[in-house]
Amino acid sequence: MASKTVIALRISAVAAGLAIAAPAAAQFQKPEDAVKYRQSAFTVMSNHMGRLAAMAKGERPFDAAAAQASARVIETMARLPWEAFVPATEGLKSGAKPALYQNLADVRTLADRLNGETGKLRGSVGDLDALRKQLGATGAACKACHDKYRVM
Ligand code: ASC
Repeated sequence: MASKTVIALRISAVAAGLAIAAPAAAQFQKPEDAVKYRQSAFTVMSNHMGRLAAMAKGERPFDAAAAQASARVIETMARLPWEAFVPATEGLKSGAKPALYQNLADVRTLADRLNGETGKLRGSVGDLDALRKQLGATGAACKACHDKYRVM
């Protein structure tokens, strides 16, 4: 006879399995939530890119600890937006060009490139010249996608 605890554990194991198996669209209650989610990640990422850029340009004193913290935030944020480019958001107002939804495999490739570059940021922040170089490579990866798929 299964105890209440065992039953509860079984139910939560099933729930966890469902959560992992659920399609990305189901991670968002409404399409608007998906747009807000991806825009939020981009906003935070851009803010920290700006902080690193200010150091790279000498507009702010170089601070290795702050640079490392920003690099971590950028690396994490850069992983988030992609699952939120779900077809259900296609008709909503956002900075995404319609072409983005016709080319999701290409977007994934560009996202992988970005994630590769942001993954190298943390290793670059100990040295201002290395940071400048890696920030440039990261910005180029941002731009490659913006040029194709972002409005303006
Ligand atoms: C940034 C930022 C972007 C990209 C882009 C690169 O720091 O906010 O959108 O880099 O400017 O070209």
